[in-house]
Amino acid sequence: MGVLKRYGEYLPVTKKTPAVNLEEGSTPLVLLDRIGSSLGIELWGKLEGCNPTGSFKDRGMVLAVAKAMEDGASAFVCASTGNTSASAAAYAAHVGAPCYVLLPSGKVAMGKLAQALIYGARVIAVDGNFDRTLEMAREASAKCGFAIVNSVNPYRLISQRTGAWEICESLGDAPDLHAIPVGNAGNISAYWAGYKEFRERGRSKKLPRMMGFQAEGAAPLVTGMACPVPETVATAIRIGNPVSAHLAREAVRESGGEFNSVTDAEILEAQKILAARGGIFAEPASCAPLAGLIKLKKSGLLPEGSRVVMVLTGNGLKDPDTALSQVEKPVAIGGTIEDLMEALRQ
Ligand code: AN7
Repeated sequence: MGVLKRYGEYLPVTKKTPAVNLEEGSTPLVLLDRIGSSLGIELWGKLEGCNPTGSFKDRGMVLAVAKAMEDGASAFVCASTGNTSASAAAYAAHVGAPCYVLLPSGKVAMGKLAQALIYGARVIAVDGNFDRTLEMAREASAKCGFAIVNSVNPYRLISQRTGAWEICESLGDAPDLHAIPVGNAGNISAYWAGYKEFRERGRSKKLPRMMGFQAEGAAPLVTGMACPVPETVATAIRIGNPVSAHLAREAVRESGGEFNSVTDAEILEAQKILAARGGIFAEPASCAPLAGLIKLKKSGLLPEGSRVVMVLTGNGLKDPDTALSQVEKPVAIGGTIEDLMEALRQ
C-alpha cells in the first residue's frame, strides 16, 4: 500500500488528489543485533533503500507530485545531489509529465544518474555545487511555471513524516534515539514533526532525541556556518547551505538531541560494518548515522541499553564505485577444480 493510501487520513489528500502510487513506504525496520550489541544498544535500521527508486525521497515525492497534478502542473523541476532527481523523474514518468533535473556536474553517484536518465528526465549538469543548482531550479520554477519538487515544496516534508509513523507502529512507540544523516535538513525536520504529531494524536507516548549526522567536509549545522565549498565522499549530503536548517535546529533543540559530524573515513568504515556485520548495503550518506553512533560510543556518550533507530536513507547499489574502491578485488582463477581448491585454501 503506498503512503497516500496508508496514511491518507493524516495527509492533505482530498477527493480531487490523484491517487499516485508506486507502492512507496512501508519499508522494513530491521533489528541489527550483532552491531547493536557491540555498541551496547538495541539498534534498528529503517531500510529506506527498499523504496521504489531506492531512497526515502519517494515518500515525499508521491504527495508533491500528486498535489502538483491536482493543481494542474504540466512539468516538474528539481535540483539534486542524486536521489531527489531519481525520485522526481520516476514519479513524473508515472504520471506522464516532463521533468527537468539540475545536478552538480560530476558529483552524482552513477546509479542515481542512470535512474534519472532512464526514467526519461531531461538531465542538466550544472558547473556548480548543489546549493547553486537549487537556486537555479527555484528561478526556473518561477520563470517557467514548472512545479518545483525539492523540499522547498511543503508537501515533500509533510509526506516524509510517514517514516516516523511507520517506526512508531512497528515498535509500538518512538525509540529513545533517532539517528539520521543530514544534508539539506528536510528529513530530520520531517521525522521530528512526524513523531510529535503521532504523540499528539495519542498514537505514541515518547519522543526520541534527534541525532543528526553530517559529513565533516559539509557540516554547516555542526559548525553553525554555511560551508561555501562542501566536500565529502557521501555525495548525497554534499550540501553547504541547508534549506531547512532552521527546522532542523529546532528539532534538535526541542528533542534534546544534537548534531555531530563524521569523517569520510568513518563513513566508509561504517558502510563496511553495516554490510559485513548487518547484511545491509546502504549508500555512504546513509552510513553517517552508524559512523556517528560508533563515534559517540568511543567517547562514552552513547547511553547504554537505549533503543536506537537509524534511517538508512538510500540503497548501496546507487553508488557501486565508492563501495568497490573500499574492498579487495575478486580472486581470479582458471577453470579447473585444482585452481578452485588452491583459491579456497587461501
Ligand atoms: C541518501 O537528492 O538532497 O537532510 O538532492 O540522498 O533531507 O536533505 C539528498 C539527500 C540523506 C539528506 N541520505 O537528507 C537530493 C538530496 C540520502 C540522501 C540525505 C539525502 P536531507
